[in-house]
Amino acid sequence: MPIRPFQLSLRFILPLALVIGISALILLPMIDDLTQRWFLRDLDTRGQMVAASIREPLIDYVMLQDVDAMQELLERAAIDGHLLALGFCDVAGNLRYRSRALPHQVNCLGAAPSAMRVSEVSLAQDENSLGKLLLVQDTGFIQRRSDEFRFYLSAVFLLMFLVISALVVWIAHWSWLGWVSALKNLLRLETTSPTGRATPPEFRPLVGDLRAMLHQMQIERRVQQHSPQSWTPQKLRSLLHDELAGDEVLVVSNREPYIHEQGEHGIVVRRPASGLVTAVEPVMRACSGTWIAHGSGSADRATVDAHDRVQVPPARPAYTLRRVWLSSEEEQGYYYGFSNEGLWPLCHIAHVRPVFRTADWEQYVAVNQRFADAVIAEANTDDPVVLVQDYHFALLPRMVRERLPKATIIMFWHIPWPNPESFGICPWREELLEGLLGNTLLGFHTPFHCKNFLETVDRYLETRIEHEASTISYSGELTQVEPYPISIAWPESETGLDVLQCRKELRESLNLPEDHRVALGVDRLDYTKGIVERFQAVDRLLELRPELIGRFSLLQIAAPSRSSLDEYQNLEARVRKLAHEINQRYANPVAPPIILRIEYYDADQLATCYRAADICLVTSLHDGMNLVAKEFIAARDDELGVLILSQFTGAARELHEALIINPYHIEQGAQALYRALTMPAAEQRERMRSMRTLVRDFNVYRWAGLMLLDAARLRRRHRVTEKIHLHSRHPLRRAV
Ligand code: ADQ
Repeated sequence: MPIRPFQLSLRFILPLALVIGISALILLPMIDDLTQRWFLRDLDTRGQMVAASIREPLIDYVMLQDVDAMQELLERAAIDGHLLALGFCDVAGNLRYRSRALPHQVNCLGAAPSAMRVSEVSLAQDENSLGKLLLVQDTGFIQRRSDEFRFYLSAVFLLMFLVISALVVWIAHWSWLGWVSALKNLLRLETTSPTGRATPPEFRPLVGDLRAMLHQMQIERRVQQHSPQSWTPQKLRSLLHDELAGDEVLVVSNREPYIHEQGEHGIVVRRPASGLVTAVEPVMRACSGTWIAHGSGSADRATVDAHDRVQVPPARPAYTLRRVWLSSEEEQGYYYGFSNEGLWPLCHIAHVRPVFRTADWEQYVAVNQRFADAVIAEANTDDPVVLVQDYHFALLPRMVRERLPKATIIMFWHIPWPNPESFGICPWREELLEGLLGNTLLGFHTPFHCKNFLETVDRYLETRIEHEASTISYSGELTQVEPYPISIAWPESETGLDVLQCRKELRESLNLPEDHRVALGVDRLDYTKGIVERFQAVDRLLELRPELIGRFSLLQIAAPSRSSLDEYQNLEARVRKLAHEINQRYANPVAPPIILRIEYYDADQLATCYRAADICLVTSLHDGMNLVAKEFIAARDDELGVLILSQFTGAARELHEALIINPYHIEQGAQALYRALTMPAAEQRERMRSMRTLVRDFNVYRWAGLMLLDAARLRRRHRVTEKIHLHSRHPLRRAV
């Protein structure tokens, strides 16, 4: 039996022992006295009866002075159980007759030896006193019986005490177990125990209170989520300091934050244009953690130490970058194959069939294991906070969980999560889901993606899902699923290039007239981005509004991406061909309708384009969030410009003032373009101002901050649960 309930029951048993002990002390003498008096009364009655039975012959023998007859009468009467002897005293006080057993100490004055009692019965004849009969009774048996009675009564009290104590301990034990499990369930926001038993009724009032408290915490969390306080790198840093003070933080992503490349004049450091890097870097700078990523740069190996580590940022080292090397087979199978030919089309409903090959899957499993091993090797504590990024590492959370069960593993899934039917075509769907349920916290961009994930898990795994609390309980572990809409870092100062200057610069660089209307598309060259549909919308616009030919162009900047894959090569060919066709169709001496740049632009070049454009066109067929839309808004400190945004982006859930379109509906795209080109400045300003407020407040630091805040909360909750668990087994150990 656990010591804790026993210790608890002592609090019941000791008072019980005291009550039973005091009762025994008071009751025992009372009962003893009463029984003694009963016995004496009994002796008296029996003596009177004996005296009455011999009275007649006794008077006769006294009158006749018949000594023999008298002797025989007294001997016969003395046969009675408790009557030891009899004697007869005459009126002068002389002992005249006696049975043989009459002790010598007995005389007519009432003397009697101990443990004996002498009672007297007067005898008279016709009112003449003849003397008195002495009855000598044994009182020793009263003491013996009284002792026996005391003994049995004490035994009854002791038995009573033991039985009640055992009952109390037993009840306390089961109640304790019930309470502990109810408390644990409650902390997991569950209403029934893992065995399916409901919360014990006696615990319900407390459950109500605790539930109310947790509910309040949820409300506070939501209020915090929606409160428009501005999040800055400093605020993120102080949050880390307050909420995760001293905790070890490890980040895992496929892409590294700093890439060392072999340049013409030596090694150069490049930072990838990635929202992920922007979001996670302040966290790493603040907590001096370790970032584990694929070393993909041509000079990456030359810049690490013997443990494959390099301190970054190179100018002012603040944290460690641990590089993991992949062979070309591994990269082919894990990254290009399973991640980008399998999972990417599986999660994006863009009508490109996913390709699943067993060989790719095997590489995906092996590479996930290699990164998980790196996490375990880099972890200096048994409960680090591990931030896992994206769909390349669906299996890693469980792999880490198995080795570091106390770790807080947070994963953010940067792409959409499809409905259960779509996800179900993956041959390794159960393995992927089990891997993801190794997370403590799993984040998606939108509540809709969270809902899809919960439904998928519900369809394919035996789990318990609390929809209200958005938790999944699987193999005794809990995963919280929450939406965290990602964003960008709001530009720190707004003293960048003047918008008019940018307009001029861009138009000059493209040989366009000063008043030429420009729509802008910025994407990785990916089939999910709807670049073809965008071109078709431009085609339709010019068809409907030929007056715009030579006065309007779409500048499409497309960063080459995953270009070793057939699907992406085909897309590039298709995009180039379509641009060419449209440019042919609306050929004019001023400007082609589509200006296609398949190349990487640096941050400053992109900023110039965003500021110079009249319209930003985001036509993704499916997109987790889409950061381009937010970057465009952040760049427009002149509060002008129109954002046309696909309804199938996560961003459309936040940016309601954009012109929202269905990119598959080409006509609608064309109409939106025309509406944007003719939108009055006042309306542009009103829409842009509102969107700028939202993007400024709901920035990338808030994204990281809310996730880390939730992780800190779950960590605290986990510690409390652990404490309860520990106390239920080792109550004497005081966990800190
Ligand atoms: P992506 O699919 O890459 O990201 P997106 O969110 O638009 O999509 O981010 C693209 C980034 O690349 C932007 O920062 C953009 O500036 C940059 N970029 C695009 N074209 C470029 C070019 N030619 N030159 C230089 N930079 C260019 C995935 C998901 C998204 C999700 C993000 C973040 O698919 O839905 O918003 O992750 O979670």
